[in-house]
Amino acid sequence: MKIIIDTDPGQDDAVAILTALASPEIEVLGITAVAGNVPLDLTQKNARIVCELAGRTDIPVFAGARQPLKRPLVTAEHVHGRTGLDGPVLPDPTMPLQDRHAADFIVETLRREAPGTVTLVPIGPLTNIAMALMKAPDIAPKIARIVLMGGAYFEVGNITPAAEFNIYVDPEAAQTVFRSGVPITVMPLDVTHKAMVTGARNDAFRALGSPVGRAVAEMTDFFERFDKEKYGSDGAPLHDPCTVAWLLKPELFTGREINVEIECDSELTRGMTVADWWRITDRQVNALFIGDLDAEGFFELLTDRLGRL
Ligand SMILES: [Ca+2]
Repeated sequence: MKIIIDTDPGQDDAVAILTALASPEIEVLGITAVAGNVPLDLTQKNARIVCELAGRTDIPVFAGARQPLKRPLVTAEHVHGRTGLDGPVLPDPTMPLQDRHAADFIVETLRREAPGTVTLVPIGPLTNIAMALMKAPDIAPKIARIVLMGGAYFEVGNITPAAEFNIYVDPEAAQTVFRSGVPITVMPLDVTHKAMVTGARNDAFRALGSPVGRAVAEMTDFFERFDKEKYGSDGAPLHDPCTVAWLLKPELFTGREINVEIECDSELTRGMTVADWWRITDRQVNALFIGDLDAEGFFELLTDRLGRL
């Protein structure tokens, strides 16, 4: 499975990247950074920090969009800390940032590889993916699938009462992606809020005894403070790794093939994923919208994979 991870690390992004790099079924062709949780200068740096933590300085890392297509950037330091990767102390990266723009790398890769063999895994705002699709519409039929973290239906919102962060930051980009005709798997808050790192699950990461296990446990220690306070939960949800876990073990997840549209105009509900979960309309199905997961199986998978690094 060849994938490109598009990301705004982010502690949970880091866990998703590490899980992919640890998995022999997956070949990471490159990592593209986008502005989101923190500004681009930090997300591209964090992506390289994570590759070096995994000992994978061979992975090319590209910087992409500095801001959303049409709006000023909204960030989430209140969740992820000043650096985006607050928690563990990790060295500055020595591996280089690639020269090309992330969107150009995505376009060139999809044109080079055999059609239907490359999956895009966006786990931040969808700006880079939309830029690639707008710049080169010919790549859309070549993309095997887009497996993204974003949106919500039953859980509604986490950055506004109506919207999830990744979609809210760049709703126009999200709309471009959802209207692209590419098969999409969506990991909304409905499922990621069930991927909860309890104390025992985080202890299992720590007990791996490796630099990766310790770093993941310390990242979770940091960002769970926010969620415990906000939701009164036993730990923090590991949003982004749901994407990689679905690629590895789709049987851990259940969802529905439905239509999903993105609200771009309303001041009140901008960035809302209007998901036709109950199939009330006859709008065309454009997404597999995941609603539930086997949390025990999910954390067993993650712990197993992270233990290989
Ligand atoms: Ca992210």
